[in-house]
Amino acid sequence: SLSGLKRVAQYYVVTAFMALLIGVLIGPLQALNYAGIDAYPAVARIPLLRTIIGSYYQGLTLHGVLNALVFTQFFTSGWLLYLPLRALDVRPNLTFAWVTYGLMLAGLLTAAVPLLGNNATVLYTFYPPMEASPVFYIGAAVMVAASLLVAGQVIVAWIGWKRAHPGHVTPVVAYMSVATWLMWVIAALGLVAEVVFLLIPWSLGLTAGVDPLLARTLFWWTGHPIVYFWLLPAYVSWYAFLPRQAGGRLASEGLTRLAFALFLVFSVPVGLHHQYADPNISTAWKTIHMFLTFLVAVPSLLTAFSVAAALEDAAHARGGRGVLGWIRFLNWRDASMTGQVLAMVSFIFGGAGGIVNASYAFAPIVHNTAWIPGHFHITVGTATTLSFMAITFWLVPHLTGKRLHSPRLALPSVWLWFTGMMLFAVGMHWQGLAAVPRRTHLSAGAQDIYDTMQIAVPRALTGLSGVILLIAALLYFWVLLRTLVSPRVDDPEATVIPISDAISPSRPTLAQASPLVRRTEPLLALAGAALVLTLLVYLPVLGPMLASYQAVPGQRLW
Ligand code: HAS
Ligand code: HEM
Repeated sequence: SLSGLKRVAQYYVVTAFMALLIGVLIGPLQALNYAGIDAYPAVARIPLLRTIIGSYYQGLTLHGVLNALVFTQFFTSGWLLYLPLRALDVRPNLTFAWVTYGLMLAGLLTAAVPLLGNNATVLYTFYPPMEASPVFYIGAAVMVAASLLVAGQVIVAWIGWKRAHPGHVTPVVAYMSVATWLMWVIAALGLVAEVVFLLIPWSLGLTAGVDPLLARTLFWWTGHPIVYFWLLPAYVSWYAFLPRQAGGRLASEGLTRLAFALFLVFSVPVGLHHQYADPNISTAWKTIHMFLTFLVAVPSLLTAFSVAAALEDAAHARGGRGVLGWIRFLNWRDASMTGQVLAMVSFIFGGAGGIVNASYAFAPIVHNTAWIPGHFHITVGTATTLSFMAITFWLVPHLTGKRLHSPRLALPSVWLWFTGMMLFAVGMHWQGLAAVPRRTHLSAGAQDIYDTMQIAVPRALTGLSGVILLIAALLYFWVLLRTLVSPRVDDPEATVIPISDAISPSRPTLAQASPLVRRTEPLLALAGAALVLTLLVYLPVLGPMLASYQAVPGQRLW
């Protein structure tokens, strides 16, 4: 039943935000590090904190894993399970849904043991030859397997719906969700291969070593498209819900579907743009991945156009006029709308920075510098996270039947997050251009070189941003937790779903639909095309690596 499904979704979403709460609290310590202030000796005086943040790198591993991997995956598993099943009006197998949730949680708790015990301090990319406890890799594998089961449940439900409704157009929310899950299934293959065939046997001592280059290549097969697995759930909201929240409607159903179809086809075959600096991969293939990366920016540019049009339309309906004058007329009193619009604004800069990273000529300047965390805190850290936060302002009341606690505090929480992350981005991009490296405990003394650099201003900005973000997080989690512990009211007003009007197609059959809607409907064929394209650009790269496979012993960190 729908209420049973709501409950599973609620568990996923709440688990996600509990992970974010822990992960985010470590962030300000890292921001202080990039301000030249070493807070870690003080932290180590508190026994509980010493266990989980025993070193800068243990804390950083936890921060990356909890925020980027756990938070996003749990949120999306609830969000993109609930929305499509609801839109298709299919009766879900709740037992399957609960078992999947239990499995994902078990994977998380398993991986948490070595993480908290400092036996998996290998950062969230876990590059070999750094070697973590096998328990970490096994826990991570179980988590990913669970996410694939969620994907399976949604895709199977959709195929069943298609059979029962021949010739009908998939409702757009279900379309976006199924496209995202199909993309993730193809994307996950690299990571699954890396963990199952290389890392688990190696850490169990069954193989003598592992080839770091092959492992990294399989990792980035998944590692780039995973960012679209973090982004597309926010796009679902920007397209399907945000226009309504702003007082308008979806700009174009056809363009919406086209954007997701393009993401399905082009998200995966781009991973080498993370490996420009890696040896033994031909420049030709790196260049091809670069061009494909520019191609996968196209559906984001489409999204910018189409969602901006929807917002402008909404503002017009509220009396807004002028090239930019309309912006003032958006519903800025609504924290859910505001958070998402601010998340989109941050993504203009995050996306532009991404295109810089992808450019083979710029990459050597920014790679492995503080520029990169600057880039991804205004993509995953804001475009995604601030959108998810803003979504909870209606989603949690919708799922739980409770009323949002203090919308008055919700509003400053999203403004402070946006302000903090924009300052953080300025500080970190700037430091990166000054050649300050990422992943470095550079405040820990004996680092005089950093004190001679002309980076006082960006350092100060980064430190200040950490403080602002801490306040933003505390405000946000206060609102969320107070909402969760409040009594149910089942006020229909509080539990409504803000779905945009134009979302149920006026022309529900394929025969009547526009060419764009008709041609983007065969999602399985598009997924097949994605797989073929991915194999075309990866087999010539992986083949020689397998042929010259060279295992090196691990650097054991457990
Ligand atoms: Fe990235 C590294 C390239 C997007 C996340 N990226 C990372 C890492 C992370 C990450 C976590 O090519 C670090 C990995 C590590 O630890 O090593 N990235 C790109 C490109 C894009 C991109 C080309 N990244 C993302 C997204 C992420 C994310 C999305 C998470 C969610 N990234 C790279 C590269 C590297 C990299 C290299 C490796 C760097 C290195 O050297 O190591 C593109 O997809 C971006 C396209 C986006 C746009 C923006 C569209 C704008 C929109 C908003 C419009 C706003 C409106 C509001 C309408 C073209 C949709 C109007 C409202 C008003 C009120 C005005
Ligand atoms: C890394 C600060 C929130 C994901 C970092 C770094 C800093 C930082 C300074 C760079 C550390 C280094 O390279 O040595 C913060 C602050 C936050 C915050 C102040 C807010 C309070 C988030 C959020 C996400 C996130 C919400 C994602 C959802 C990551 C990831 C890394 C990272 C994936 C990379 C870890 C690595 O290089 O291994 N953070 N962060 N952070 N952050 Fe955040």
